Amino acid sequence: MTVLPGLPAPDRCLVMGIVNVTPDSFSDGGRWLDPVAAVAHGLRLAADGADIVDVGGESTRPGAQRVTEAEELRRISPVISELAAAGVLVSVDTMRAGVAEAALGTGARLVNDVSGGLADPRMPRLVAEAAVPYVVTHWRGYGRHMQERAVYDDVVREVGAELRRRVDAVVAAGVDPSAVIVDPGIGFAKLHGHNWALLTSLGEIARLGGDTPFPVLVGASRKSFLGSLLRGADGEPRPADERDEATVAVSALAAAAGAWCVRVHAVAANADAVRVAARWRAASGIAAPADRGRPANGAGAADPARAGGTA
Ligand code: PMM
Repeated sequence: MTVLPGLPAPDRCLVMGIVNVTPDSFSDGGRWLDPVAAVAHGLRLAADGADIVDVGGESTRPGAQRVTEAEELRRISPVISELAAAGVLVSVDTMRAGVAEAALGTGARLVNDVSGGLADPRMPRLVAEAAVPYVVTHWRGYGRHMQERAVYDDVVREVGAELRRRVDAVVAAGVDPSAVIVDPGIGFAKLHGHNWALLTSLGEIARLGGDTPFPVLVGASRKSFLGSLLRGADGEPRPADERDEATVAVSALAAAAGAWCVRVHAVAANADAVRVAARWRAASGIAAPADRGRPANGAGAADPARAGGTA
């Protein structure tokens, strides 16, 4: 069984609720910039069923400008410490080791690094020393340039190979392989078709872990490929704040395909979706995500097709 230190292991896909303490995130920028509003929002997400609340202070959207480390810390520190003090399991969404270190010091228990350790070479060592779970995301560069890099011959193979190299690098830096969560990086240097190809290949991403498939995190919530799919009669993409139903559909399908966690803005409906998916998997005789690596219904102990495969 994959052991992720300090994280819950229910018999279903986990739900990570998003608190962007930023003025410029694509779907909720500016809404939670005030720390009091951000804490209230995080508590609401936890009450709605978030297993983890992910707090970030720097937008990673295409075209975003970087903020300073001091500003990133100023935004998130009070929010993380209050949420952690209230008993919420908090992850920190940052590419900077200094920010991660401060966040872990104020109560965060998981590091979510959308650069997979590429943006700050000190990050893997810091995570290793802290012995916390680490989300390693596929990434090809900062917001300003990332969509220029969305060039692939075979996106699933190339993202898989690049992710595997990142995992090897963070493990070489001392991170416990059983603390690694992989994320195909939906929307990060990906065109819409790339996102769909990756979402329908989650089993392959999980199987990068070999006999012990990696837990896979999926961050599709409200992203532009959904807006594009749901264009109105006028040809305009569906606005970001009207993509939650489509996000719920992705969560159900991803969870049914064995995703370990979905990162979402609207928690309540997605929490329902992952429960439906868990029941679906159980009725299909497929092991729950938390059961990866254990025998299920007589299947082999680490049967990747059962543990992480697309259903
Ligand atoms: N996407 C965003 C931010 N953080 N973290 C992970 N692990 N995976 C993602 O896909 C991801 C992320 C950008 O979305 P947001 O602006 O809505 O937070």
